[in-house]
Amino acid sequence: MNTAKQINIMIGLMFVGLFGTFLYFIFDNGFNAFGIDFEGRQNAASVRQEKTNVERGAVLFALNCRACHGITGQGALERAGLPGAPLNIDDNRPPELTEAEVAAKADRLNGTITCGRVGTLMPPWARDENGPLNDFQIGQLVMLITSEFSEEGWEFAVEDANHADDFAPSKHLHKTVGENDTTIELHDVSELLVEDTLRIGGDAIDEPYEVMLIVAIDEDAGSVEVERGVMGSAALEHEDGAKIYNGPQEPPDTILGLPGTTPPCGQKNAQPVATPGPPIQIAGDVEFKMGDNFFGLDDAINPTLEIAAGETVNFTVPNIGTNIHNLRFAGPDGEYETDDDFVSDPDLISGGEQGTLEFTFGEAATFPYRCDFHPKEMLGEVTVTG
Ligand code: HEC
Ligand SMILES: [Cu+2]
Repeated sequence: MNTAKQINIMIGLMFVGLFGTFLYFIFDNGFNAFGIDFEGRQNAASVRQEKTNVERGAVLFALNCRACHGITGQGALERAGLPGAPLNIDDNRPPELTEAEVAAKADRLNGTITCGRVGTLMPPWARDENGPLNDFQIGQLVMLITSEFSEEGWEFAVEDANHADDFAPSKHLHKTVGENDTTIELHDVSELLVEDTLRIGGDAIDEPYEVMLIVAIDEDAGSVEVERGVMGSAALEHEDGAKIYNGPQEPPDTILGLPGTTPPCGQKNAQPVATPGPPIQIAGDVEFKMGDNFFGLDDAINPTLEIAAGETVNFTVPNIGTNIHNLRFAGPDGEYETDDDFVSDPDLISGGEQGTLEFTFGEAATFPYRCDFHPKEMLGEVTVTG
């Protein structure tokens, strides 16, 4: 063998070695280019770990949080009257959020779960604050909300809630129920008590459901008399054979940060809800700020607004706080969640974002406005003058 040949072989072997190292590197770290997406060993392991944490977070959520945040984690968006903020929303996770934004969001939500939020029903959960959860569990709940696998996690939370709410043996409707029926046939009424609630629907994350309150039980007929659409749900039609679940619990009524107490984690005491001053006449372009948790027009908090009939008002509603807010006018019928409501676009505005609302009303009337997420703190009245 001559030297030139030997050198060639050596160079060849060197390339084989380098290429092998390169392949191993890809195997270990993954590769994503030229349209090829290969999940490396390390990535696969961390993906698996993140999914597991999200799933654990979902179980913790179903157990501890759904009384206020709903089975789907969508709060008032799931059922009017649920006091918890919507957590299962695109605004809380990728791709809507960049990696840096996820980190900032996770930090803030971690603080909220750890310490609770003064002046709201949100209690502190951390052991350090006399709550039941350790830091790791709180981290898993935050991952459920902010992970790229969040949506799978929320579906898992719904399954878990359904499982927990299932009757054993399970109960089903024995006859189709129209929107106005108040007698519900279910074959087997054992275990049920007057004042219990039932949930029908909501097996899957995007399926609406109704909560009914049992007012009487007829054991011989295998039926119950119910009040329809309670706890902020709406009466719906339900098919024969639909599954019936134990209904949700009424959220507890504990308010934190009352005057004279020391709120956790250095939070300020709750402020009393502002009493509105004299009416403020508005027209044209109006900036109506939303903060935590109040509406602000210049220096006035939750002001009484006055608008001339036929006048168009173009509201800009910037969210200068960190909580989710929106603006809803009840409209001339004075009732919320009806066809004549005026609602901001979008109807869910995260901290730092802003919405708009165009308002024209022809006749004299007086009706209230509110934020759907803070209806007890962010509220006021508008008078349309003829
Ligand atoms: C007793 C009712 C109640 C329970 C139970 C509850 N929450 Fe809350 N939570 C609230 C309320 C009310 C708010 C809204 C505070 C606000 O809007 O200022 C809130 C807000 C939050 C926020 C802040 C959301 C945001 O975008 O700012 C997070 C995160 C949260 N809750 C997570 C949880 C988790 C996780 C659990 C279960 C371990 C839980 N909550 C249990 C009532 C509750
Ligand atoms: Cu609000």
